[in-house]
Amino acid sequence: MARHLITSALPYINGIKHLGNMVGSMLPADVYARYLRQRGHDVLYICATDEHGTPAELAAKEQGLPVAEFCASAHDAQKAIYDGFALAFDHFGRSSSPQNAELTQHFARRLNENGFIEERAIRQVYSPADGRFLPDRYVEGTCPHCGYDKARGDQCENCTRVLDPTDLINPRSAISGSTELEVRETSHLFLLQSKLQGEVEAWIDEVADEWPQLASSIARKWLTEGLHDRAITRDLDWGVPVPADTWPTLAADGKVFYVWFDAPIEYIGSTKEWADAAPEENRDWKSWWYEPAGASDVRYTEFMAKDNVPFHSVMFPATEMGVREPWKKVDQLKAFNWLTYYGGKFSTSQKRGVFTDQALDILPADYWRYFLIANAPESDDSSFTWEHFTATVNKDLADTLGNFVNRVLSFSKKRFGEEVPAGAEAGAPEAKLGDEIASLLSDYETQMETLQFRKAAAALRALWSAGNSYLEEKAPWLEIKTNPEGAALTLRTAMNLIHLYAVVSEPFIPSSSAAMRAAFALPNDTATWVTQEEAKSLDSLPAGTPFTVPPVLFAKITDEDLETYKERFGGAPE
Ligand code: B3M
Ligand code: ZN
Repeated sequence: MARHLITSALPYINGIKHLGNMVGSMLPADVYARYLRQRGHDVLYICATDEHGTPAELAAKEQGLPVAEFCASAHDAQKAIYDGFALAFDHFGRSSSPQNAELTQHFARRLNENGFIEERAIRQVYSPADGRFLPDRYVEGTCPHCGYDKARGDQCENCTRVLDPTDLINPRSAISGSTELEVRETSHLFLLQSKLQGEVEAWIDEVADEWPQLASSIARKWLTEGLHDRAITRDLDWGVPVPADTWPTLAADGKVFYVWFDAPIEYIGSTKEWADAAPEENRDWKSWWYEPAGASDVRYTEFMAKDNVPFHSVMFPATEMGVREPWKKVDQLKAFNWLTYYGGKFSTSQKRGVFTDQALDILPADYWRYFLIANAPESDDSSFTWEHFTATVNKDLADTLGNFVNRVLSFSKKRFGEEVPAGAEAGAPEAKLGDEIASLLSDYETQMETLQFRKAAAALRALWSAGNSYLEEKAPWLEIKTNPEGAALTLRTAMNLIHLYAVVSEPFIPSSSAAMRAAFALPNDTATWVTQEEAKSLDSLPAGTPFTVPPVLFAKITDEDLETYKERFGGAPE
């Protein structure tokens, strides 16, 4: 059985992320990781904060903190939120770790030995008004390809094309807005990606057909435009230093690697941090990444928003190839479109939208996890509205799932006491239900395995609905009057469904799943999945099993709540 390495794009350190960031990378990665673990696979889910670069320096300056201190506390703040969302990382590291510095320098030295790095004197944008060279993303202007007027010097977020600051039309400083920019000469390291174009193309032809369509189309489009040589160093105080053994002059000048050079390497760095965190366990980080160390049986899946695809599908693989060492490359790349807020952008400055810390203040993680994945921006952008959120929570979670659980358990307790009743032998309705559940379960598995998250959520919802239809059809509250044995069978079957829901809903709603499972005092209840046979027969929870009625699983969102949320976060744009 393959081992599964999973990474989600590293959240940048400079601020708390909004729900759009959550649904586009970490959350689906977590759902997938949980699913595979439950199916018995060996899974390693790795993430980290992306800590280098100018925005980190500027955020630290704004808070009056040394950048290292700022990053340490911002890392902990993000980690606490992700714990709140029940993201079950195997390790959540930091790109500023010594492990990453060492690997990044190693990669650079090898690229250099293999002729893929060249030192070039370049003319760089200097802003006298700001008294500094401006890193790429601090030059803004109009995109020469699509005309978007807030394109950054490294990438146009509208058309996703990678840019150089000098490509921009009407460039200005993003710090001061000054348009009096000068160009001065300075030396930097260049990664000669153009030399790797052919190899990357051949590799993409081999692997990208298997990727979900959004990712493969971005990768191909980007390759068609051609791989250009890119500067991989910057004039900053904070970053992985250029190694002095190889480039003494640049090192003395205080150059550091560009954040996008060291960030993907941190996927490996964070895995090493994971191993170093528990020396007594002899964790073999290299066996996940390095083929001679055993990584040939690893299947590597990456999750990210679409603007990150060029870096992961083409640039990082090119770096890995140029190193001429057998590092693991991505096998499956799952990309997401944007989640919008009432069709517009989430905006920190205008206080529009929902940030991850606020979300958890309002409602438990499971509400968000389910809603976000059920509406993930997969084939297109999708829009968050409080109305839609409220309707989904109330209908799917509170009515279809939560109410089913409480209704079945409280009614059975009232009529038959606190043990699963035996009742009659299963008949035709139970056989039909079993077939339906088995087929929906198999659909759910297929969608999960092909990374179709909305469809997986729909299959899960269909499993919950099937229980409701069965209950409506059998109507045990009427059946009990004429046929108590039949009513007991209905309730026992429904309780088996609840247990099945507890097991298979775990990737989406882990804490509610635990609450459902804990309702039953089932000895040796270690099942992590349900086989087709078990789904068909619906009798793994035997008569006589003691149970308790759990507190309401999902509270309904009231009209007043809805109004309060809209007021607090901003509703539809005027
Ligand atoms: N930190 C995402 C961003 O800031 C970036 C991802 C890095 S993944 C190696 O847009
Ligand atoms: Zn553009």
